[in-house]
Amino acid sequence: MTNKHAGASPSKVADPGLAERGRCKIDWAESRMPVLMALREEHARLQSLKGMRIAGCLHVTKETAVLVETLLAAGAEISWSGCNPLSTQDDVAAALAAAGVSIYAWHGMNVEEFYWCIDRTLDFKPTLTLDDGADLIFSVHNRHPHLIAGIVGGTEETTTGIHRLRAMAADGALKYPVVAVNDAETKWDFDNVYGTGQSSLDGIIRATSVLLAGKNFVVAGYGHCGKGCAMRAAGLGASVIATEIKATAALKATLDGHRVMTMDEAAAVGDIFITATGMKDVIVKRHFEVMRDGAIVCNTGHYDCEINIGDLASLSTGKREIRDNCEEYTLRDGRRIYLLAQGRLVNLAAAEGHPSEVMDMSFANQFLSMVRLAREGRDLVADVHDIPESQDQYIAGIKLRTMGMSLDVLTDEQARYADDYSAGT
Ligand code: 9W4
Repeated sequence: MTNKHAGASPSKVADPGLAERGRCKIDWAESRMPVLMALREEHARLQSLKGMRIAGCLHVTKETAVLVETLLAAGAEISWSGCNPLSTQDDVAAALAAAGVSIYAWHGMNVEEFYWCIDRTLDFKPTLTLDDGADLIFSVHNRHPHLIAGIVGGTEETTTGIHRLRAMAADGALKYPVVAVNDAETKWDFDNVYGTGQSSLDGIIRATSVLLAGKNFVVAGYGHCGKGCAMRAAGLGASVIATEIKATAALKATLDGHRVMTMDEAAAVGDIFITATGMKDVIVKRHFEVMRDGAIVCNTGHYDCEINIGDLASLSTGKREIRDNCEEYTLRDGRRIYLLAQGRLVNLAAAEGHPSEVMDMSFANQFLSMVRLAREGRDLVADVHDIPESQDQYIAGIKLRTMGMSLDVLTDEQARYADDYSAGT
């Protein structure tokens, strides 16, 4: 598995023979990621990351590979590991290794191997860290503090990671500046609504091939993810029912054209249930007890405890895997309930996560944050920093241009009118 031949960087992947298939996937993602490709062209010319050594710990997917190769094109040296043992695509890892990238990632690695891989990426003494889950930043601070002096800054992709880093900064324990990529509007808004919306429906359809039209589709939680799922299910002809604990969110669901009920009411009429709340025990025993024969239940929230699978099992006389990612539970009275992807995130386990077009903007934020840190990281204090609004507008502007759309621009007179406070309104 270890690859160390002349001209190549050290790496460890599952099977170097998968490189050609991985390269096809990367080429496909490139063709759907016009913002990163535009940034690649510009920053290859500028060599904005020349002299930077970037250690990255991020899901090894085809979209991540496009980010890695954009960082390389901008002049950076790279060393990479995966941030979740189950998300690494071995063919993509093999393609990156074949292209000379120093990468340590294989699907299904154990915890010890996970940290071994992170430590290899730190061997080359990075000047920047790029994280999803903050494992690199924590590893540097807790196990390799001697590296801190050479690190200009880092980025963090996730809400959970950023939350922990803010706590660290409040205690004075964070020793270099970190940019909170998740908080960019071009990241969380598009990931959650359009990314989760499409990929969750994709996961349900791949796992069941069920017709959505005419079905009662119950969305638990009308936050951004729930809204995205509701919108796409409605688009396929389903009748959407939202359940909520928050009045304003429930009102939005109603005005978006959906029915609102409690889960106790929805349980008896739903055909397909998806949880997107971030809370445990959203669907429990008393709900399974009244569900229709054939009901389909799945989760797209971050934690896999939204559906109480223990309750479902306790009501069942048996279960079998009837299709990939689809388990049939038979209840004592003969009703059948179908659980998708074992209650894990259906969009990741049964489909491919966010489409490349959505990751394009998330990773453009990662890339531009690396460029910002290379330029001004030494002037930033050791704290968690937001992405400037101008970066969001810049990324959204490129995306629109690549889609062939243009924006109106205020005339000077209109700009003066907007700022004028002399004549009242
Ligand atoms: N993927 C993931 C995690 C767990 C998991 C057992 C078989 C997140 C963001 C991006 O977490 C990610 N468990 C699986 S599959 C699986 C996949 N199992 C459990 O039963 C299946 C993950 C970001 N992203 C996209 O969304 C698209 N491209 C990206 O880079 C990727 C992966």
